[in-house]
Amino acid sequence: MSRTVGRLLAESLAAHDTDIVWMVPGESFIGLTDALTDLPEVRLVVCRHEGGAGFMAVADGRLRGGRAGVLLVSRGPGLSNAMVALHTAFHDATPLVVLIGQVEGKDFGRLALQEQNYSKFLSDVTKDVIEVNEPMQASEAIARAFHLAESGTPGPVAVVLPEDIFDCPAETPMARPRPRVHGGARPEDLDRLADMLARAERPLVWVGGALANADTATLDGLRQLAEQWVLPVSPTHRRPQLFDAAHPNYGGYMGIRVPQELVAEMRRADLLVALGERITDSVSQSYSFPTAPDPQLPLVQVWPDPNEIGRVFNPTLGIAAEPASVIRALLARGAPAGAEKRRGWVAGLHAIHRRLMEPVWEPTTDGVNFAAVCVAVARHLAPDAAVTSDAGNFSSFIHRYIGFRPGQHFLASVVGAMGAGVPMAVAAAIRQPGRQVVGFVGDGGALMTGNEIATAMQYGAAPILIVADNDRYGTIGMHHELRYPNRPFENAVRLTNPDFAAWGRVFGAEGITIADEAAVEDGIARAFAVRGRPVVVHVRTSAEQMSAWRRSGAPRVHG
Ligand SMILES: Cc1ncc(C[n+]2csc(CCOP(=O)(O)OP(=O)(O)O)c2C)c(N)n1
Repeated sequence: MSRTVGRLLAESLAAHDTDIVWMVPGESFIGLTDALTDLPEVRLVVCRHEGGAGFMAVADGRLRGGRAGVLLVSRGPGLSNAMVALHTAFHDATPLVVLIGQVEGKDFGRLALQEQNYSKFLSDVTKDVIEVNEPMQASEAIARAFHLAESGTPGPVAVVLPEDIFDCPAETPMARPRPRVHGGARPEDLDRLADMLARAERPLVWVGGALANADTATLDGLRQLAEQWVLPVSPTHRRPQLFDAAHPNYGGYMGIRVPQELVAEMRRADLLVALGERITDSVSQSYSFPTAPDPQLPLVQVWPDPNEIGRVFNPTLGIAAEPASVIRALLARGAPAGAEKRRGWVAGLHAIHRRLMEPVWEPTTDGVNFAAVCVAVARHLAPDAAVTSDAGNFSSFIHRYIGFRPGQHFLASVVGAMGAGVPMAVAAAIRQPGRQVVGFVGDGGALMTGNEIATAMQYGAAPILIVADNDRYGTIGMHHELRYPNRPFENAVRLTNPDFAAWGRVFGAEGITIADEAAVEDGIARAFAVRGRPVVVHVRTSAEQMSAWRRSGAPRVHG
């Protein structure tokens, strides 16, 4: 019997180095899961909710050095659940291939059970939607999807697979993977960049998402460039691991709502080089530094896709290339003669960064200052640890109190979707067994997903999950207080929570409770000592200490 389209699709996935498919089963694609059963090199990870499965695939797309994560979901309801992860992959420029089961071809357009028009539905969260209405093009569709997802500005690509194509005979050969095509810097642009850098007295180098998959050689090259050319390097929002926070050329973390002291100093710069950084709303401090559309200082933007450069900011120089190649090219030129003139500028920025990261915090009256937890975690983090974070104010403590370095991974929804922290931690622990994985999440985000602890148990993964429980959607409480001072807001943000340690235990995880600061050291040490199963650390945190940088006048009373 000739091979079926289902089998051809399975082989095509394997040919694109797919070894894990994150999925929630659906009747619309059992012809594919049946074929995948015969391919031991492709493992199905069966998840509980497509939102979590999607975040797991996004995390995988970050952990595989530029190869796309693969998500398999059913039509209408399955894909609708996964939308949050597609949104993250689209904004975060993360390569993702989403395979979607569709109704049978004979029913197209009738609003058949769970049918949707995916080209319409996904138009603003994908790079492309490829509908495989011609079974003979199924394999070609996979090759195109990977090519598009991984090239230029990476992102999600959907492949829509009607239920009745899988058993068709596949009369075409498998479409082989496309070679990766890299744009490159023109020599004259590199000359100009080198010249601008040589002249600058107070340059800034911001490094971002296009380096997030960089290999150790590239990040080591970045360190050499910083040292030889005397440049301050600032990792951008949610990419803290791109430069060693303890290195004297670390110029301060350019995250969301950066402390004024650091931004004020950065504003004195006479050149900004955004090296693999898209310059989002968060990084540009709401388009104020640099100003959009016309920056207040000379801007060089390096990004692998010319469509992206100039889309928001009007750069002095745009270079459509992999940032790694630009780092190599600058290193090959050797440092300019006068680079030493910048020593004081670099030292000044670094001194501010050091002051901001000092392990000091104020006492709280209503629960643990989460600073204490992050400082304790930092002491236990392995040089190759993976850390994930959900969205919420608790994450500001991670960036203030944990100094990251290359070799470690940091995974989050950079665009700020809640619900990513737990699934990304579980995905990292499944992808890299034996590696230390720590996931941070608030009490709000913990229950937006969280069922992935069951998936961790199923696949023998053992992340440490730290829940910062302040009985509320704290970030939003802070925004209320700032925008409408002296007005009550509790009814809009309060949460009644379970005992999160007991919640973890029900799944089979170890559960640890930290209710006061004196218990932090011991509780965190115990969490890191657990082997072979997940840990949930329930931290009863202060709401008075709203974020790592801000206190509220209204402490809460733990129920
Ligand atoms: C999916 C999603 N829904 C809503 C929001 C808006 N939002 C941003 S932070 C936040 C509160 C987070 O609360 P929690 O997880 O308890 O952390 P905390 O801010 O208290 O530290 C909310 C609701 C979001 N970013 N993502």
